[in-house]
Amino acid sequence: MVSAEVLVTSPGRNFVTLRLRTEDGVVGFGDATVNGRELAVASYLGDHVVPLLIGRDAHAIEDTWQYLYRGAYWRRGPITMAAIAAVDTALWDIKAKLAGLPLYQLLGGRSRRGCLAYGHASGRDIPELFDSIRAHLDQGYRALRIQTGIPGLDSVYGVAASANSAVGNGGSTARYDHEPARRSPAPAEEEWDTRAYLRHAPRVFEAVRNEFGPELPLLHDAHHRLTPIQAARLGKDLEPYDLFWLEDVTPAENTAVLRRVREHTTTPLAIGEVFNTIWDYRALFEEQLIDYVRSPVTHAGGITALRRILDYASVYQIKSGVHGPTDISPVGLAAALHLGIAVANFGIQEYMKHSAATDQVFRPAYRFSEGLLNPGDGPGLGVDYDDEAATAHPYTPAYLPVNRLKLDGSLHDW
Ligand code: GCO
Ligand code: MG
Repeated sequence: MVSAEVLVTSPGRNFVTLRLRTEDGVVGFGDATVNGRELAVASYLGDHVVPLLIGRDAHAIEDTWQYLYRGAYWRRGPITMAAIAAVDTALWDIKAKLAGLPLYQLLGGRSRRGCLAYGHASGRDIPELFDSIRAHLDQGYRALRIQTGIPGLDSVYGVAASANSAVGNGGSTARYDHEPARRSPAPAEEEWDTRAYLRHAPRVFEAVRNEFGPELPLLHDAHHRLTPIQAARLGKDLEPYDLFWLEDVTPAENTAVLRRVREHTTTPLAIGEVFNTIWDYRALFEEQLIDYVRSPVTHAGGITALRRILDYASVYQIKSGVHGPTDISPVGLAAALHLGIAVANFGIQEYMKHSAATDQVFRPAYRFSEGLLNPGDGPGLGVDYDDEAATAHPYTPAYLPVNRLKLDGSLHDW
């Protein structure tokens, strides 16, 4: 490599991108965005990784991965792994461009017509939710994540603030309030009430099944907020509504608690958006405690690492369910689609459209049609970086919200 640049831009939200360039002028991109901690990873890359890349062989993807992972001594962690992911993704982009092939061809070729995508339907109440579901179905979505407001709570993470939200696309496919971060010098504070949530969630899914029938795959995200026994109860209560998955029921540090959840429910479980290595999945795979892997390329150490995680998962009939909110940049999403179109154990891909301003910077080639995402057939990842468009959007601090219990203001799990 002759150059490695760390690019930070904020077309509505912050993104960190690595651009590598070879001596013959071939350019590759990698996503290193860590929502709310963007400058930490930019500094890790700029201070500690970029100097090691200049002069390295751009073809040596595996060796570079091992060099940055084993060689750092301080292994794992979201910042380190996002930095490694960006290098790895950019090197795959370069290799595919040099081969003149879309990246998925280097990963084994096409295994399916497209990657089944799920969108985010939400509403403050059930009528708003129904509008949002209808709007998504009209746009072609064939699977939907369902989140709603909870009676007694002013706002709930993951729910669009209003059907005509100025923050979003407008109409009932509005983005939710924090999208998922909010530009401000400190996190917003939200109230949380687990008992109210546990009472409300099954009613929502009952209403959705009554209105929309049994076919539509429905997903739900509990955002790490439950204890094991509460999670077990939710899984059980949702069984009649046949969820595609229930996501992040408990905090991610203590994965052993999923044994307890699994003993009590046949609702499929998904976890891993905040994991960062294959080791986080070991017990979960070997004991078959989960059904879907949520890691994105961006936070799991790149295409090399996520490919390895998914191969390991396949031994246990566990599938991919890659994280795809707007804080995964178009570069990270493109990488997921090339992997998703190729691997045998693809499950579903989260898809929360980026803003028009974001797409102007990255110019992604991927397309959504009839519920499926396709990465495009040009050489490499199929993304670009428009420096002029990017510099018009300087970095702006933004944070995810925090939760405090409505009962007494204690800080609660995320
Ligand atoms: C999801 C997520 C996101 C995250 C966000 C954090 O499943 O899409 O949970 O909404 O909260 O990506 O940065
Ligand atoms: Mg989630």
